Amino acid sequence: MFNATRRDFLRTLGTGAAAVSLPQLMSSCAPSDAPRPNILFIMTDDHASQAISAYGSRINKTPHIDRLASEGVRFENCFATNAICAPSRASILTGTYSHVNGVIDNNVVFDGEQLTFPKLLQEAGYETALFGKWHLKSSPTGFNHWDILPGQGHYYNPDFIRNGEKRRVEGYVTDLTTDLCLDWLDNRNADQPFCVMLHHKAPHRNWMPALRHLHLYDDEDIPVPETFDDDYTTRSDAARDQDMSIEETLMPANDLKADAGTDQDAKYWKWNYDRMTPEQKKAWDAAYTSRNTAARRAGHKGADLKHWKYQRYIKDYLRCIAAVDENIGRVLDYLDENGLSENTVVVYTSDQGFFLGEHGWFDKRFMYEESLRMPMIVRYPKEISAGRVEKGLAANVDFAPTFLDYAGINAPQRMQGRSLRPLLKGKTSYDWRKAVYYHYFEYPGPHGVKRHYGLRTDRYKLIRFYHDIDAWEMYDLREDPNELNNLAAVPTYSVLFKKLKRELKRLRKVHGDDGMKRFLPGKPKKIEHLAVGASIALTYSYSPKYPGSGPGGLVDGIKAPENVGSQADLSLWQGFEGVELEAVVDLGGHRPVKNVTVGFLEQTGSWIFMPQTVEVSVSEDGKQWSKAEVWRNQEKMQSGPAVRRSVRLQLDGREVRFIKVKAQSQGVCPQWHPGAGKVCWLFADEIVVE
Ligand code: SGN
Ligand code: CA
Repeated sequence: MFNATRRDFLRTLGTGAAAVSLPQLMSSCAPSDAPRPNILFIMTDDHASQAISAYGSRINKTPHIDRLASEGVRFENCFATNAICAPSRASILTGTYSHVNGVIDNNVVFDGEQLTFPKLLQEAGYETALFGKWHLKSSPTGFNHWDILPGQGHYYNPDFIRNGEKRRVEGYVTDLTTDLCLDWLDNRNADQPFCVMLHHKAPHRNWMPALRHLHLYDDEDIPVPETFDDDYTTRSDAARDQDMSIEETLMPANDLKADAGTDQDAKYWKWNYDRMTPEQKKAWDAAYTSRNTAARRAGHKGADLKHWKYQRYIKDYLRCIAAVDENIGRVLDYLDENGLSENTVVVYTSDQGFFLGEHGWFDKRFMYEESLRMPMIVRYPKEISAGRVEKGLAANVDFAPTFLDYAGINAPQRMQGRSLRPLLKGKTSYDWRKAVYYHYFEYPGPHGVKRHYGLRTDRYKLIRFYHDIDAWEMYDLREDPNELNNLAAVPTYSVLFKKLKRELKRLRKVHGDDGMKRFLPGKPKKIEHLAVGASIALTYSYSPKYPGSGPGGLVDGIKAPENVGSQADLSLWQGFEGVELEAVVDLGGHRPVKNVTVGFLEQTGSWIFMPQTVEVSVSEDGKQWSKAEVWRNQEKMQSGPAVRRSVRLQLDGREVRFIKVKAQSQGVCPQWHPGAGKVCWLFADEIVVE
């Protein structure tokens, strides 16, 4: 608190004191203060600490990341609060938990109006820039300059979007992202401190290494982790029900670069492989073709096949990291050569951890150690002593307050994390947190990891899986670092179990996350109306892939939920692929009709859009129709969250027997959409007649 006056003062600088130069003010008003540090925030995607030699990797060497660790502080216990990409990034930017910033999973569009640390730094006079993976779907806000990959991006010859404009750049993504960052540093305004976010796509799935690394590890057998053949004996069903196993889930072509399994697999692989130039393809094929021939000959089966898959997966993963590490070396050299190393806070982290064969898995999401732990290394020679390991419990929500602290800005009330600066200085503050709270939401979703929340102390972990399961797990990490022995139901641990449960309840309250219902998709509801059970005829058929509850599904009195969640359960809807919905409902007799309401789903990420128009006509005999009412969509097609929208058309209460509903599809996806020009979908559920 004793710093508040100076901080408040600095904060006002950004907004009002433009006429006076910053160094002048700093020297006249705060003589003891050095210029504010630059911030270089390097983040990779899915880089597990088990694959960093500074963290004791048994499988690879990362000399440049190790250099950073030996010159700075390495956090042993830094955790993601929701171990998946977009949520972790949103927590980092805003200093808040998923349930506060809204990005509970990878489907939600980040609301860029929120307070973020780049915005506050920018206001306070920093020049801010962002390069590489973004994945938050809305356009970045708070940056003087940005150049990002659309979505997940490509490894080879990726598209980049620079301040809104897309172009294709030839080369390998990790090198290119670094080039862009170094170029920007070279041309920045040197009068201002900078904050640059260098966010690599690598080593995200589908793990495509740079050509120069294709033969790394060629003659080695990478050791498997201790828990490679975990049988989940003591665990809840969540571990058994996942879909992220080395054995079953990895796709032969796209992930393993061998012969395609399904059509989907072949399509994914083509999408990645076809980005390459003929020369790149040549070098690529030279590396994989003979390996694949050998594998075909060997005809691996059973445990042998699982081992082969692991080797293919882990080697490509580690090869991707080799390029990351080299490029970090380039950036550190650049700082040295330009006299920037002393006064720049350099951070290396990853959005969350990853399973490298532990428990037989890849991917993340679970609150188990490998995916929960973020590598986190900070170097700032001016203030941080070299080569220290910090054991305090840190979390991704702490990053924003930490950066702000270095810039002399008070973290806004809304931010739930705390500045790590005291820990970085080696001063464990007496009231530091004793547990980190965690909450994972993306279920149903890719990889089938069930919803769960929990806490992790320096020694114990408590997890509760919920939604379509209700199960507890508890681990003693000191006795059981591999989390093989679930203690939740062990009688001798019941006192501890109760204590941790109480603590978890308290943490949920403290963090304002005691209303998880808010993020649960609703359940279908039974409703009464005039058309329930009526006969219905469709002019154009629904897609057999999305029949809803069958032919009569639009008038069966079962309504898909109002709250669809961030990604609707599509099995509850009837899907129309590129055709109109045209339905004639026969009420079986004359009834006075006051209104007709049709429910539509809008989920733009799945190419599902609201109709252009909805029209209702009525008839007494099914031959002579009178057009009763038309609704026109006034909104332009834009990306947004998944929502259920109802279109209600007022009728005059006249007695009719037949009702015709026509909803005209948008036809094709708009220009800005990844599916631009391709057919879009219409999803409807109940036609409610009242
Ligand atoms: C893709 C991957 C998944 C991964 C998610 C989320 N499949 O869907 O394996 O979990 O991204 O990753 S892929 O076949 O398309 O590669 S995240 O980093 O964005 O959270
Ligand atoms: Ca990730």
